Amino acid sequence: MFEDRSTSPDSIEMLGVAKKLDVELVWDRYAAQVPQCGFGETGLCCRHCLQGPCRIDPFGNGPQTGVCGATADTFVARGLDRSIAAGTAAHSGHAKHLAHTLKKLATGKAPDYSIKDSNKLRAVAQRQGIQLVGKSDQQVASELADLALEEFSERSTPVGWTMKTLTTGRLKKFEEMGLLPFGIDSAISEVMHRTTNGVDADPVNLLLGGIKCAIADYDGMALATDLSDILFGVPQPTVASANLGTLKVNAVNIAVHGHNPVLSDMVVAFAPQMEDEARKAGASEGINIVGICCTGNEVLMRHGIPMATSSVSQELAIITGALDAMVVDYQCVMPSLTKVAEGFHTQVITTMGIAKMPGATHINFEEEHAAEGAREIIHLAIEAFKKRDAAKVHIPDIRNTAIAGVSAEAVIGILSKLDAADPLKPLIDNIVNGNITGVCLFAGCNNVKIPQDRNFVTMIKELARRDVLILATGCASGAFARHGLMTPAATEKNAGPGLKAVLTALGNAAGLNAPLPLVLHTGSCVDNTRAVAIAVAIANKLGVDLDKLPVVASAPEASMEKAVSIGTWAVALGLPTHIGVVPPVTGSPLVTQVLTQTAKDLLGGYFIVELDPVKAAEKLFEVMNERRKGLGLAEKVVA
Ligand code: NFS
Ligand code: SF4
Repeated sequence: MFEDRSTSPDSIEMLGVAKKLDVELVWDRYAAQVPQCGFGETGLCCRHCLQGPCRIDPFGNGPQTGVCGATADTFVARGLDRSIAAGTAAHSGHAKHLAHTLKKLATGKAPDYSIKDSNKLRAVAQRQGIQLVGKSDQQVASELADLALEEFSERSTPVGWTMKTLTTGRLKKFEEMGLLPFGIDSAISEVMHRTTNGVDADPVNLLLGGIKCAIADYDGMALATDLSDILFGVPQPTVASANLGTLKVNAVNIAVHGHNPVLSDMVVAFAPQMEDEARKAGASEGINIVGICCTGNEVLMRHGIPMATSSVSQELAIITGALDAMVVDYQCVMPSLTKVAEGFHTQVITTMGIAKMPGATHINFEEEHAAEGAREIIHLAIEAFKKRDAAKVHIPDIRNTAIAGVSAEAVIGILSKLDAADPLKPLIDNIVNGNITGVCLFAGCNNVKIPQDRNFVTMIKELARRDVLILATGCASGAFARHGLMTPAATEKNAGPGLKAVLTALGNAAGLNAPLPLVLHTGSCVDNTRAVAIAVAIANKLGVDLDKLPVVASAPEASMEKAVSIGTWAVALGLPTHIGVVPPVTGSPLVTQVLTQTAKDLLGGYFIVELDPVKAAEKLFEVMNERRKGLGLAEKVVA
């Protein structure tokens, strides 16, 4: 039962409990929406002015333009652009928050934060053109924060993180095509301008505008990853655990949910000070922090905090009856959480001025008083614990080991154990000799329209047996962790012979006495740029551009606007990018063609829409082979 909703055993068990308790969940609300509006599904509705809403009849009987005369192509391209702009705004809002935090830290206004990685601070600052000689870390941090904040407004030169982190070939292409943004916020604002009534009506021009905004998204994400590493540390491989079974009966259970480590890292940092209070309240095991969604990834990869669940199954954490507080910042947080929590003792705590929820307790979290805020939050959780109803507690006894925190630096670190002078060489050699077919980065969310994790798990098995090296971020890594695929045992079981040999050699070199896990966890969604850093290093070493590498991306269960903006920059960077849900573009054959075909000629990257996960894996494998051929490498043949 419930296999049509989730394939994750802990989720399935909790779905049964929710049913018994008659709690309405995301899957029920989705069922109530079906059939969803065909105009919306195909991108053929527009509400960009008050003369609308307008709809276009895809079958050609009704209206073929909106009131203003906009066509189906214009509708669809404008709609897609606005999704990209929203995704960019979310990622870069997160990035800006980090930049402000760094600035406050550097000017003594955020005393609870510190520079966790001085080497990374100096490396990033130097790369971005800041003079280091004779300057303290604080001075450098202050200048770097200023430089980061400048990325957002309209500059006289293209955005700096992009200019310093991509291949020269890619940058040249972007420049020639007029795709380089001159500021992140200005790119978002330009999309809002050109997509409003009476501005850009040319679908191809609109799509190019969307791509430019997506490159600004890349910029903000690269910046966010750098600043997170400086403030909270560069992730290193960490053994942790996953699933709802990481909640503990005898502990105060606090879930940190949302995205920004500015909050979650502080909750983790100050929890030890509150252990006594928790024990006095009767929690013999003290405080147990778990993660949900991307902030879960942030604290998983830096502190080994268990990943309880993610994305579509977030409500189920409350159904366990054992969650004392759900602490959220922003993004991907379901507004239903407070409704679900009504039947339980769980405190839903919002912390950000821009992200409140009716029914939640709001504690405004300010970096200036981070310790105080974190303590207040934990205290509320302890108070809630006292009201927990033991009769309602149902924690599924399901836990998987998950090895996380394989940052680009960690990858290089492991590789350099094999070849200290030339760490990339072993990786490249194994791609060349065919032990590794290519690399696939799995990213993106779960989507209620797909049984949770089905596409992820099916695809990874199909690709791993074809010797594809797998990286994962965001809720993709949540999915793999829940299914025990972020382990050496999963490598033994699922990897093809070539991949297994490479992961075993690397695992042994890293002192694991076992292969590296089947999935290399490269972080949160914002950290998709870590995979780019690895790909750029390989491309530079081979002297080719990114669109020549056998490197692909997949968001097989994508949902959020952020996934749309990431997918778009992945395409712009030259990656064939799979999505496992149909985006609202099919109402325009022209836009669909540009995204899935023309983009390939222009940029090398393109979208592959394939709903069947087995076929999707086959297609990605073919694409990797096509790229191998292009590089003069032998094609892989797998039965
Ligand atoms: Ni990415 Fe991460 Fe998850 Fe999707 Fe949401 S948490 S930012 S958007 S749902 S992967
Ligand atoms: Fe209709 Fe044009 Fe207004 Fe959109 S912008 S709602 S198509 S009149």
